[in-house]
Amino acid sequence: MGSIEQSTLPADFVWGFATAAYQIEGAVNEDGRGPSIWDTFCKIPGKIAGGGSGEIACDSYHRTHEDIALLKACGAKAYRFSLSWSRIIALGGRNDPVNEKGLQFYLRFIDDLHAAGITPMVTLFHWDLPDELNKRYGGLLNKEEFVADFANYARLVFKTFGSKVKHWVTFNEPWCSSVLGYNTGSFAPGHTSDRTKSSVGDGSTEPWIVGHNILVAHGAAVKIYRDEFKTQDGGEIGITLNGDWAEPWDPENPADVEACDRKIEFAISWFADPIYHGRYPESMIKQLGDRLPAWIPEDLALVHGSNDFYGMNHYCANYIRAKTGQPELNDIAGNLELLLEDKNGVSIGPITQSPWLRPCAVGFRKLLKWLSERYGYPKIYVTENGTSVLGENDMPLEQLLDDEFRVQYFKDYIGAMADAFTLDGVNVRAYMAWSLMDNFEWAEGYETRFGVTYVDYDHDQKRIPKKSAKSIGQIFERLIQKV
Ligand code: GBH
Repeated sequence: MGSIEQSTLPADFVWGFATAAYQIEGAVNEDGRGPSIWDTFCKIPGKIAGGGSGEIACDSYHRTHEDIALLKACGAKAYRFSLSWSRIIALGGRNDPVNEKGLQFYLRFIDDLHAAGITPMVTLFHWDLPDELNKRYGGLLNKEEFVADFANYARLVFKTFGSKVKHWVTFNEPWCSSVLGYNTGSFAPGHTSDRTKSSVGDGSTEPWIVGHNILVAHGAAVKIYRDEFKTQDGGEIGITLNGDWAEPWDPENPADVEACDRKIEFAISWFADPIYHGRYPESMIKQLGDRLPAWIPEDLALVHGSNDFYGMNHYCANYIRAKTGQPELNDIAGNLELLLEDKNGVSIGPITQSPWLRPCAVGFRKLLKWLSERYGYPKIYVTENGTSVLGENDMPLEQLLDDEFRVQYFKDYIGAMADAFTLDGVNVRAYMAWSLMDNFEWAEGYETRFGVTYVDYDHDQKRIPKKSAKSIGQIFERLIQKV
């Protein structure tokens, strides 16, 4: 078996850090930015732990130079960040005015990154839909309108930044927008069938419609990039999918073993199968029937073959236990349970601050291999990987900054990735750690921290690097082959 000592990464491997606009920027009412669905969602009492919002967040809108200094100090080669659509077009739509100040902000930032020797990787959509589009026509639920508006926004962005940005991610984690936004209701816009949580939503149909519409919008943006920009700009474009590894709750039970593949299909292949194989997974068609939208040829032509690279967000693993009996109407997982302990009560990994996240680095190697086999060894960019630390927010500063748990996580996970490259032939070429700094952790508010940099929200969003900030560069220094 491989270990950190034996395995390596290629000499041109790119690494850095990731963030997202709503989680760091703040300045939600400045210079012509319009509200996003997250600004609206955060105002509903009880939706966000501690009642927080992205109103100030890390104040990165005013502190881009500090963020770039952090990246430089870490030795990062690349930075993945997202654009706030409603900063660029306040109302979002194709006939709405463009906000020059929004474009100027990102132009300056991209120029400053280049001046610091850092390669930008830009995500167009990290969940923060312009609120007006949700009000106007139902946002992600409305295919015609949403696809046309996203295509218009994408074209504007490619036109404005295309000479300076060579790596584009269309959507971050469409699973989250679909399932958390339209089934559990834990994310904006909060639709769910659970009437104690929301007066609107049908969790048995809406997530599948939203997922489908996002795929079409992704395909439309890729076509625009390839037809109108790629030749002159020479960049590449893909989508980022989230998904964790699956181990059987009871390895002796064939139903649990089978359910593991089904779990990954419902989480990842939902999006990746249409892109790489031109169809939805059999397991989903079987369970969902005509609740899964049918592909019309024009849409499928946009989606099939639309990835220049596979963007992979990965954090942890789960034990999977098959459910017996018919799946519930609102089931989104594939008629199975996600568990943190196996049949013998053994935990999949150590406990963190995030209830869903227990590290299990070998699962990263296994999933990289699983994806490579299913999708023909595509070029993979890991666009997020990282961990929270149990109790971190309540620690005295000195202890918090000494985040050995996070350092170990990165050693194990990056080591597992090097094993996948060296021993399994996985074509992984880039890695972005989540996250450059503590930030607005969505429904978890500010209580959960994922940064390699501490952000002091009570004192002017002061940034203080943790131990892990320097460790990532050291890990890659050991693993990347010298030319
Ligand atoms: C990433 O998603 C996001 O891209 C990023 O913005 C975020 O800050 C980061 O994770 C850390 O959370 O408890 O049942 O509701 C990672 C994938 C999928 C992980 C949904 C959390 C919640 C499952 N996420 N999951 S549940």
